[in-house]
Amino acid sequence: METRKTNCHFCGYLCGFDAQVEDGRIVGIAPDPTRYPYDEQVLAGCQRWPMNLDVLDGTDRVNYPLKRAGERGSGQWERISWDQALDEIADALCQLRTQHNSGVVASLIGGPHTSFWPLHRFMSLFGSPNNAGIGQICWNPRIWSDTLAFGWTIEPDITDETQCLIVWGTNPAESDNSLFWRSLLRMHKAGHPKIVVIDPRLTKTARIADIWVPMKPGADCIFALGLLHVIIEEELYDEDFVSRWCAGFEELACHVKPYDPQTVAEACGISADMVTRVARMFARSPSTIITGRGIDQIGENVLPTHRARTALLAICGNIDRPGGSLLLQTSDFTSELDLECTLKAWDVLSRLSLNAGQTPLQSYEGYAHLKESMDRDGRRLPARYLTSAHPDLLLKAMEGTGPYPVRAAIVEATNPLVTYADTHRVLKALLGLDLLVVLDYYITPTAAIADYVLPSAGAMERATFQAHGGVANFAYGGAKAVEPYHERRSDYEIFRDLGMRCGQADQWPDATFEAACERALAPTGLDWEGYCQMGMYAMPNPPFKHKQPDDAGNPAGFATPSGKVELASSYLEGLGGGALPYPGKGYALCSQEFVEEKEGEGWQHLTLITGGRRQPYNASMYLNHPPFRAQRPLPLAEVSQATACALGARAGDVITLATDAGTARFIVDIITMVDGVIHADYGWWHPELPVQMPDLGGIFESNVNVLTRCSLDGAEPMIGTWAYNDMDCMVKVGGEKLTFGADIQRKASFA
Ligand SMILES: Nc1nc2c(c(=O)[nH]1)N[C@H]1C(S)=C(S)[C@@H](COP(=O)(O)OP(=O)(O)OC[C@H]3O[C@@H](n4cnc5c(=O)[nH]c(N)nc54)[C@H](O)[C@@H]3O)O[C@H]1N2
Ligand SMILES: Nc1nc2c(c(=O)[nH]1)N[C@H]1C(S)=C(S)[C@@H](COP(=O)(O)OP(=O)(O)OC[C@H]3O[C@@H](n4cnc5c(=O)[nH]c(N)nc54)[C@H](O)[C@@H]3O)O[C@H]1N2
Ligand code: SF4
Ligand SMILES: [Mo]
Repeated sequence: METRKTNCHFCGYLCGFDAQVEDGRIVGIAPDPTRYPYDEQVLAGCQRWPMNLDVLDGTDRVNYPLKRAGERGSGQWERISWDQALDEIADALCQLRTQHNSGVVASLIGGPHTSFWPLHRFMSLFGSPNNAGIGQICWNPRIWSDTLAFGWTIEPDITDETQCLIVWGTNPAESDNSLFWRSLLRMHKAGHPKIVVIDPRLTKTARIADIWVPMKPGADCIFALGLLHVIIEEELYDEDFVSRWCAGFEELACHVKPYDPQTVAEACGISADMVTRVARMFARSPSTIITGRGIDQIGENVLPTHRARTALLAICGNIDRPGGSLLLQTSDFTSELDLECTLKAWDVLSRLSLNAGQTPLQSYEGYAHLKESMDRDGRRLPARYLTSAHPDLLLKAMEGTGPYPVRAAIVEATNPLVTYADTHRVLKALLGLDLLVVLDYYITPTAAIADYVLPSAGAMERATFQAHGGVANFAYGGAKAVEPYHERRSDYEIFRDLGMRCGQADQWPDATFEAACERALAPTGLDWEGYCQMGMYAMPNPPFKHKQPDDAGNPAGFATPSGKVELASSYLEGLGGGALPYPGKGYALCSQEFVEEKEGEGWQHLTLITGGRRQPYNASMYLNHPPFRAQRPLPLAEVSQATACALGARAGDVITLATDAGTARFIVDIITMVDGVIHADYGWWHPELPVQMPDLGGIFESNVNVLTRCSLDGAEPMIGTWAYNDMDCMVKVGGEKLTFGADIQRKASFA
């Protein structure tokens, strides 16, 4: 028996574990207190890590390459060798490239489950820019708005000095059982700093707030403009910082004049007094803001809200300052931009980009602009996220109405039939492809309709190197404990082997992921062994970088065109986006005719928000883990007591939600939240049902993305953000009984 250091990977936190290994198999695991991010309370609060052994040995895991034997989705598979699988896939891809062009293949990814750069390196070297995923609705809006305003990304620096922390559209109590949530609890106990939570729901996080702002979905931009109004009217801003380091203050001050507390309060469904109180609380600097999905997924409002956030931080003097927000540093290790190889193939990728002229920021042109100012400081953001193909445009190319056809897709670590918007449309598009390859642990609904399913090695059977896209000088992770069980392989090795077969032989010098990581780490002076022992590479991040002298002895300033924080962005204005934040509309899922027809049948028209995170699940994952299902057997839709009354609903009732795109059913739960809004769970499918056509594991039962869409029409025009919040749907109590499994037999217990 041997003890090896390795990492859990059931969330992006990658806690360190000691694995007891016997004959190449893990027989026990224990938390490793010597490595970041060890915390007793985090581990005590985490239900997932004990399932590591179950998952390694899971009888439902895919252990060998599979090739479709019957019709797509028939559930018939042939076990084939890796050589056969990769030869056939490479042949098909190269043939399609000859027939069409190199953009013929798309890649689809999901949340941060693995290192995606090997896939994107394969795609760049193949010549395809068609990488889709979550860019526009997760992470990118913040990265874009930070870089537009500050020239680089920032992170909150919460210290004893911090006066006020705004927790905006995020619920770390459920989404992030981490040190951050633990430290929020400590701050709450200590009464310092003041915590403001902005959320339509009284979440577990909102319960510990000094002020809970029960925001009407999507009104966040107006609220932020109201805060700016009060702070400027009452002269609470940092005059020194504004005059020395901000560009566009006069325009901003003029722009926010109409957003007085009363006007804002009406738009947000709160009191005028609350607007003033939050503004005064936040103006006591240093203060900071942390944001999440609540404002990353509000369609048209996403960029304006984030722009207003950067202005709030800046005018109160919170940027590049301890206790406020720090500018991050670029990585000492090789940046992901270099690993992904986008720059090598820039010409062909930008020429074939579907986003060109459609989403001017989230595009190769937008990235080129960014790069110009970043290059000044040698900073490098990953291009593959910030140029990622818009799903609406990608689906059009698959449907045959794009500028050229996309006929193949590689799906890695995502389950788009459940987690991408507009399930019916995605299903039809994927079924229409010439080639669909899925890399996963399981036969998910998406894997079920693939031509090939490739078995990925998972936590503890592959190494981890989490570098957050290289936006910070910080990486963590460690070694695998065992060789992958059965014939599973690491994602890196799969894409390397595929690349070698597609004419990329000289572009993959490292035989293993570990070797590639070691090369990436080389500039830091740390070797792979040393990194694995420590579990991280981190450097102190000093404040006041903008004041440091540059080569000519002048203060370095900010890496923006003006060298200052851009409260008004001439670049955005040039793209037709407006230099200042203008609030937009909600994202419509129901046409007027549909609303009228349904209203005639007694349905009600409500605002829809989706996907509020819940432990212990993660998106569409872990629904196959019986202890979790026993704990949370049912997909819920939450409403306030008043909304429930208006609907005639009681907790535990079945409720049907409908939009132009489709219907989904949930179980009613009643919580404290904004009236007139319904919040539906996301990620629901039913691994216990046959995962075959036509039902595909129950994806048409309670899958909220049957209701949603990703159309560019109504999306934020610069980035292309569609919406998973601030949408609309028709609602009626009742509907077919939920049919899945034994779960419905179990009585849900509602507080
Ligand atoms: N309506 C609505 N839709 C949403 C959201 C919402 O809030 N509301 N949230 C959006 C957001 S922010 C995100 S990030 C996405 C998340 O969407 P996804 O990332 O698609 O969600 P998951 O269900 O986590 O899918 C992960 C899949 O990858 C597999 N997997 C896990 N790890 C690995 C690995 O290392 N290698 C391989 N090959 N496979 C692996 C799992 O078995 C699982 O099938 O959903 C988005 N969709
Ligand atoms: N358990 C669990 N943890 C997860 C995940 C998971 O699926 N399950 N997914 C991971 C992923 S991919 C991501 S991106 C992160 C997301 O992490 P978070 O951003 O923290 O996501 P949520 O916990 O859903 O919190 C978002 C909050 O925004 C609120 N909200 C909805 N609409 C609006 C609005 O218009 N305005 C405002 N101000 N708030 C609004 C919702 O009520 C919700 O409470 O979580 C990660 N962690
Ligand atoms: S699931 Fe996340 S928090 Fe829990 S042990 Fe694993 S990495 Fe740590
Ligand atoms: Mo996400």
